[in-house]
Amino acid sequence: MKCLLLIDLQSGFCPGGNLAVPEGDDVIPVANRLMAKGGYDMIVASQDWHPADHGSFASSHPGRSPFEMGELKGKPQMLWPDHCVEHTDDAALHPALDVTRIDYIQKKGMDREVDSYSAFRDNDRTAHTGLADYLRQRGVTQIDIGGLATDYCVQASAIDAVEMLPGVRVRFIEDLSRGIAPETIAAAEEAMAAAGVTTVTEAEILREA
Ligand code: VGL
Ligand code: ZN
Repeated sequence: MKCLLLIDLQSGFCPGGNLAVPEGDDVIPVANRLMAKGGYDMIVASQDWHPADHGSFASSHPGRSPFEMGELKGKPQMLWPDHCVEHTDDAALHPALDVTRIDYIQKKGMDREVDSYSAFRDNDRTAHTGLADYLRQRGVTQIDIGGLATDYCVQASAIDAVEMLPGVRVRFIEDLSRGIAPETIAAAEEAMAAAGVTTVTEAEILREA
């Protein structure tokens, strides 16, 4: 059972969005091709979905600015611009994404007290989203992951997939992903590799399919 896991392919992370990832929208056609021709048995998308007063927003911390380190519940937290606020256009899946092929959408980031980069659990690793159980119940053997942003939500989701679904092969789809900054992208690729995540490209997947 091969699963394609698309991370946060939302307007908010694409050019014009509130937390735009450089070239973020370049991955939308890649996602559409992989959904159509990648040979997957199941397609899951995650969606960052925050209350308007989320604690990861710099606007929730008087005097603080986006992209500064702050604190949330006593732990270091990157402070973000307001983004992906529930039910807004910024939180919507990208309009060019072929959503008809998605089997299941996993929302995350609803608890204002803790951020959730991973599609599987909160950053403090206590509250699970239910996605690991969902995939385990369906007998998943392989998860190919890509999306936005490589250095935050893709990295966290790929490493959690390895940790929470033992025995499942986890691959990072390089050209289905874009990140926020070069240094953190390089660190994320190293961390994923160290966790046992292999790297693959769209062309390789289409050839296997
Ligand atoms: C993300 C920062 C804050 C992501 C989400 O999707 O990578 N990054 N919220
Ligand atoms: Zn977020």
